[in-house]
Amino acid sequence: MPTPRVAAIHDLSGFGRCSLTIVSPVLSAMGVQCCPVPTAYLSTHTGGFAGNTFLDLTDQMGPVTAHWRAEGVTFDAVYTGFMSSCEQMARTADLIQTFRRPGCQVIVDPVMGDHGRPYRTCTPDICRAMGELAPLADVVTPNRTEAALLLGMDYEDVRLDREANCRRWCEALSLEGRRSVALTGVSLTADTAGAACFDRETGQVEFVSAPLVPESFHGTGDLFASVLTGALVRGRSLAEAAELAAAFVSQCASRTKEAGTPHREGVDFEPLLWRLGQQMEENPCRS
Ligand code: PXL
Repeated sequence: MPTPRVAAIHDLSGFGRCSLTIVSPVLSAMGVQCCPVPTAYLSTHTGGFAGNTFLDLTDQMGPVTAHWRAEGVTFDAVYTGFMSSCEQMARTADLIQTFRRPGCQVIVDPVMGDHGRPYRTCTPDICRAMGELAPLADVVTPNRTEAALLLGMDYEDVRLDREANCRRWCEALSLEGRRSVALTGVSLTADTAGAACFDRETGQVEFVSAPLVPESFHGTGDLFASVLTGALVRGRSLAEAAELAAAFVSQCASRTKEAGTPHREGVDFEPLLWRLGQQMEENPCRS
């Protein structure tokens, strides 16, 4: 079976694990080839560090798309994350339209904010553009803040502690069942955290959960969406992929908490990566 291949459109931040420094190692560990399209190079991510450098690589995105198309490259998924301008989202939409075909899943992580607040770089224009990019997705992976932004609702009103509410938000985010949704930050009991998954193939919402680690590290959303993407292209169903992702995020957060790693440095996932490889080996692709 050929190694699945993913075009990963994210920034590259040198320090403070997030985006491509999570996406690339996670996909590789899962037996998936990562083909990065770095949207920008930053010295650090923008949360918890002041004065990060920023080299915009948006101008490369069109030529990279054209070159790959000319070479006849195909992908099993296009996976997008943090965006720093509306222009980047337009180029991302072009890349998606270029490589979309049967068998290529489009996963949009609509990275915009956390804990009820948009990230510092996420202007209203960027949020609006993300709302226009997300309908191109086969699967979206918002957290509670991003769900509220996509739905145009107040954060406080998007509560994720009751099954019935989660079903309602998932269905609203699914655009009448046209796309699948993995809504993160769902906590149906005090000691668990996980996701509500609307699968457009079945029309059902399923819940997955893992032990809650009561601390918030940078990049857990990127880690969740990366594992989900890897598992999807390795043939897992949405709920199976989300289950694996929730469990891995929980294990890594627990380890990071024990290690006392500063929150802004992100989740200390590298020592646990082998587990993802093992999971894929034990339960090889069914597609
Ligand atoms: O983890 C999301 C993310 C990705 N990339 C950059 C960020 C953030 C969140 O702050 O700043 C550059």
